[in-house]
Parts: sequence; C-alpha cells; structure tokens
Amino acid sequence: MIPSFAVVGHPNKGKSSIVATLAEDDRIHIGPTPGTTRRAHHYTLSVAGEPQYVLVDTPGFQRAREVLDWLQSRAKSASERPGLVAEFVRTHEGDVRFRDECELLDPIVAGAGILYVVDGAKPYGPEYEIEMQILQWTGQPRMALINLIGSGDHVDDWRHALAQYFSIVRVFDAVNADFDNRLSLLRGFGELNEDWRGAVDKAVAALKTERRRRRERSARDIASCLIDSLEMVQRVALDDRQDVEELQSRLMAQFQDRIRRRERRSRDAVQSLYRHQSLTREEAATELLHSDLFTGEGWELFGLSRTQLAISGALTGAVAGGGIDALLGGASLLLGAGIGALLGSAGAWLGGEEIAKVKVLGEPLGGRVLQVGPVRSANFPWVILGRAWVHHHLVAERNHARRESIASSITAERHLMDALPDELRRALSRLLKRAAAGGISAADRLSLAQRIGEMLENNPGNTAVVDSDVD
Ligand SMILES: Nc1nc2c(ncn2[C@@H]2O[C@H](COP(=O)(O)OP(=O)(O)OP(=O)(O)O)[C@@H](O)[C@H]2O)c(=O)[nH]1
Ligand SMILES: [Mg+2]
Repeated sequence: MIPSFAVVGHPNKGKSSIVATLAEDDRIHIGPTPGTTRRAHHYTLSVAGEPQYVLVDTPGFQRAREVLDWLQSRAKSASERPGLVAEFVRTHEGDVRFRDECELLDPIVAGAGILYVVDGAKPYGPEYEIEMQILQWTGQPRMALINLIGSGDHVDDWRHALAQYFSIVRVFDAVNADFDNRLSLLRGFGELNEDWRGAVDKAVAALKTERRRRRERSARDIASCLIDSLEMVQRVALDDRQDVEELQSRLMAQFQDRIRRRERRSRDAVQSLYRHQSLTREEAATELLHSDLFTGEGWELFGLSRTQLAISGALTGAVAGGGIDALLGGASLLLGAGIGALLGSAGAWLGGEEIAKVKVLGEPLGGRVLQVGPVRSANFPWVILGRAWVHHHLVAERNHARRESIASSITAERHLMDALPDELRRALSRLLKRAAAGGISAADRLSLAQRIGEMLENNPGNTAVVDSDVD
C-alpha cells in the first residue's frame, strides 16, 4: 500500500496549496477566502504511471471545540482515544454541523498520516490547541508545516507550541518551494513512520529520475523545434497581375507566424511534461515570453552578442548571403524594397542582414513561385534557444500552487547565450551551423538534443535576473 497523508488545519492556511505542490496538480482549487475546499479529495502522485503517494486535501476545522468536548466526555483512558475519534466520524456522518470535521478526520481514521498546516505569519493562539489535541487523539503519525502567508514572523512561537504535539515541525513555503524543498519534505514523511520509509525513498528516487527524464525530453523537443524552424520555407504561386510587394509582405507574415506557432507548440509540450497543462490553457492567447520572436529587443536579450557570433564563426555564410536572390531579374527589384522594414530591427546590429531570403523561383512549366525562407540569420537559432532555455527554467522551477501566469523579465545582462560555458557554446555552434545547412543527420540531431539538455541544466538566472512574477 502506498502511504497517504491528510493535509489538515484551520481554514485558509494553504492546505490546498501544499497539496497542489506535492501532488503536482495545478487544477486544485486554491482561493483567498476561507472555505474554498468543501470536501476531502484524494490526489495520487504517479511517476511513469506508477502511484507513489496519496495526498488528501480537506476542508478546515469549523467546530473543533465541540468535537473535543464530545471526545473528552466519553474517553476514560488514553488507549480509547483513537477508537473514539473513529466513533465520532461514524456517528456524525450526514450531520451537516460536523460535515467538515468528518471529511477531514475520515482519511486519518482510515490510516493516513497527518500534515497539520499553520500560517507562521500570523500569531499563535490557543484556539489551535484544540485542533492539535484532536489530531493527537487520533494517534496517527503527524508532522506540522509552518507555511508563511504574508510578512509577519511568529515562527518561533509556533515551533514551541507545535513541538508538543508533532514529532516533526518544518517550515514549508507552499507557493515558492522548489524541487529540493519538496524532496526534503518528502523524506520527512518517511521519518514519521517506519512502514512508510521504503515507499517514500522510492518516491524520492522516482521523482529525481522523472525530473531528469523531463529535462531530456524537453531538450529533444526544443531541438526539433529548432530544426523545424531552420528548415521552414513558405511558398506561393506568383502571377503577373499580382502586386508582388503586397504578396511578399503577406508571405513573410505567414512565414513568421508559422515559426511562432512552432515555437508555441514546443512551449506546450514542455509545459505538459512538467504537468503545467492549465498554464498552457491560460497562456494560449498570449505570448509567454513578453518580447516577440521577431523583434530587436528579443534578439538583444536571448541571442549571442556580435562578438560571440564572430568568435564562434557563425557569421560566415550568413553574411555572405547578403542580398535578395533574384532568379528572374526584373522581379527582384520589386522584391528588394521594404524587406528591412518588414523584419524590423532584428538584425540591425548585424549590419541590416535580413532574417530570411525572399526568392522568386522559376517553375519548369513556366509559372513562378515566390518563396520565403529558410531563415539564414546567424543569430536566429540562438534566439530560439535562449527563449526556450528561459521558458524551460521558469516551468521546471514552477510550483503547482502558483496560479498567476508566467512572465519573464531579464534585466541584468544582455545576450543570454554569451553566458553558456565556452565548450558547450562551441559545440552548439557547430551543430547549429550543420542544422542551418539543411538535412541534419540523425546523429547530429541526437547530439544537438544532448547539448541542449546540458544547457537546460544551467540556470539562466545565474547570469541574468529572471523573474516569474504576477503580470
Ligand atoms: N504568499 C503566499 N500565499 C499563500 C501561501 N500559501 C497559500 N497562500 C494563499 O493563501 C490563500 C489560501 O490558500 P489555500 O491553499 O486555498 O488554503 P486552504 O487552507 O486550502 O483554504 P480552505 O480550503 O479555504 O480551507 C490563497 O489565496 C493562496 O494563494 C504561501 O506560501 N505564500
Ligand atoms: Mg483548500
């Protein structure tokens, strides 16, 4: 049997937030008003289809005093107490006055461990003692979690009070806890009861493996997105009556949209690997990372600096492709106009290099085709990579109790990619050049995914300030 833990306490202390974090479930209802959770719900955390532990979200205590009076009026010896709690639940099932108490005590009576949640930002008060006594009477293994909602600090008082009723007392930030905090809390569950230790150790190991797997799969997906974006072309048949310039802007817009969509698909894939599906839905209409893929600002932030581009040798080839490839003389003059404006300032610091070539291709049967792409700007793959890196970081570190949308701002350094370890940047550079040349080999594709995996292990926040903040 896998261990289960009932998360209990006063209303509005962050119980559901803790469940959301530990069960990796961002659909759990969390709200600012007491009484958000009305019924007990079981959430199983599974890794690769295998259940590891169960968390039970419960409503808060409403009539603790009456419950304790009922228990105390019947108990003659300590040995009877757990049985009496069970009897309380049995006799009050269906009694609306004690619905919340029955909901929260029922899983404990059934064998769940207790996680008692308090808010360490608010002062300790004797009313909590009644709840703690009831929990003590259940006789189940129990841990207290001091959550901090707000800025007050009464943690010491709480510790003194809680230590009398709980074998383990921990401070746990339900909303900001990172992966290591979570693992450390889980290990604590194993200390509560010998019988659970094996299962808890297994869960910790499974979560670590899963995290590595998610990173590797994200890297594979980002590599595919990168290759698809580098290989993308958009074509349209050209006839003599059409306004070529108008057609050309439309084609360029469509082309950019397709790359944006491909990038968004990759974002969704990464978010779903980390079980942030609700976030995906929320974000569908808006750009996750504020700057658009094709604006100069984004290129300044996410790509490589000109110096690094030059050092890595990425500039050659890209610069060589300077003009518009005109296969059909006259038309190329028309096509040449306005491309810089279309592309904004994206390549400005590369001397006005265009992102993608626009070509007019002659067709064997006499028709003509206007083609845009593939993208040949040297910094383009780095910008895609930089954006994916920041996004992955925000998602991987994100807690499932967080409800605001993802936003990122990078304020310190520019040229995020300059911060990569030299060896890794050089390796990536080699692979990106081969990808840009088209027809990347299976072996190179694999190496690219591996190298991107290495990149994801680094924290982009080490060199630049990355915030995940309320919009
Ligand atoms: N800043 C901050 N807010 C938190 C934290 N934990 C919970 N909250 C907020 O506190 C409120 C209550 O959180 P819930 O998780 O719904 O609390 P609950 O104990 O399940 O509440 P009920 O179901 O109503 O008993 C929500 O607005 C949360 O966003 C925290 O660690 N930090
Ligand atoms: Mg709740």
